[in-house]
Amino acid sequence: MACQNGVVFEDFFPAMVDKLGAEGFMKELCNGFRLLMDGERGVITFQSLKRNSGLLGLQGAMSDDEVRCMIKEGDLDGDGCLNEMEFCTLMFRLSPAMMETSVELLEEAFVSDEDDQM
Ligand SMILES: [Ca+2]
Repeated sequence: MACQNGVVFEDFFPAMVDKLGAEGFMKELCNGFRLLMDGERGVITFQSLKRNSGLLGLQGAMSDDEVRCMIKEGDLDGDGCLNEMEFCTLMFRLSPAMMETSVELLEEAFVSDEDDQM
């Protein structure tokens, strides 16, 4: 298994976070998940990822092997597809810069939630 990580998203995410803020970015991730998922099953499969990646401007950006690798990388429970949590986790892992800031982002998101409640 020779997976190459981070081919597509590496430099893209930190800029998005700057622009959207942590909460906006998480929303975008969820939107991305919904765009890519198989509408009937509610998860991202090889087929749905292949078919829908064009919607995110990724048409032709990923080979079959890369799509397969991406799902394999992200599939934490081994059912061969990505649920929302697996997808978001994978997106963070694909971006080295995001790995460094993701903890901060999550903390920031939680803190602002608490602020809202008080
Ligand atoms: Ca899974």
